[in-house]
Amino acid sequence: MGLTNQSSGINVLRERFNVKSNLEQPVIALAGNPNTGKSTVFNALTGLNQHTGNWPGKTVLQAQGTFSYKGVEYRLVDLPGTYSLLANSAEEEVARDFIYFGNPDVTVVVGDATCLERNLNLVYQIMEITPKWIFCLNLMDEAKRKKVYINIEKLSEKLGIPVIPTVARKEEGLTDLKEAIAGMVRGELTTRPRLVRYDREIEEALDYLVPRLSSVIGERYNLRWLALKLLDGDQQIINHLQAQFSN
Ligand SMILES: Nc1nc2c(ncn2[C@@H]2O[C@H](COP(=O)(O)OP(=O)(O)OP(=O)(O)O)[C@@H](O)[C@H]2O)c(=O)[nH]1
Ligand SMILES: [Mg+2]
Repeated sequence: MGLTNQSSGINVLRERFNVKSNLEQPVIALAGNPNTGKSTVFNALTGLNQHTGNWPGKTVLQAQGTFSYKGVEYRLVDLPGTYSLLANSAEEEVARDFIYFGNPDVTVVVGDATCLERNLNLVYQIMEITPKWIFCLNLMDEAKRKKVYINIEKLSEKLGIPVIPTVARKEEGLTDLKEAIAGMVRGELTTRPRLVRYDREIEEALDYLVPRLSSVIGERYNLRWLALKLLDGDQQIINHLQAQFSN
């Protein structure tokens, strides 16, 4: 078992999702609730440099494309819209598995500024999976029209994550989004996500499990999240680990 072979590479893992990239091409995932403008952001950034297919083994549409910004080419993967990442549907499973096992360099969560609260469920779930994410708060024009005012700085401070307001349909804010993506890929833009703390018994079980997982799996993955899923008895995750580490 190549459990500790970190260098065997994240690219091999991504290829299982039909996402091929090299070290010079950072991979950016677009996630978010349905109908928040993910595909509009995707199309605005990638233009004609895109193709569609299906996620391996699923009838869920997969769109991938590339865009360049300041001399770096990025691979952008448009994930299906989901309200949660509990893998209760093929869409949720695809989104969750790619964000976790595909280990994107940055995940951009596209949110709807007219109903911020509805987006926070997904936001907190993403936060548990990865610290490498940006909140793109889209539909700012609609929010303005509905007289919804959002204090972007305060939201960013509360979440510990960069928040970029956009009107994707008019391509407003997309340069700021690209700048944030580039900054995060370079490691210059960092985050301080506010993680959920669980009851004492669960936190103690996590303290027990995480170092043990680390000695088997290494540090490639966010082991706190993995431990939470194992405590949950999540069979899909167990199957995934077996498939991934059995060769
Ligand atoms: N007013 C306004 N409309 C937008 C904006 N961004 C996207 N839209 C519109 O919102 C609708 C949904 O956009 P999509 O990009 O398809 O949303 P999506 O998140 O990809 O949707 P799913 O893939 O179905 O989850 C489309 O009619 C877009 O034109 C925006 O910033 N302002
Ligand atoms: Mg879409």
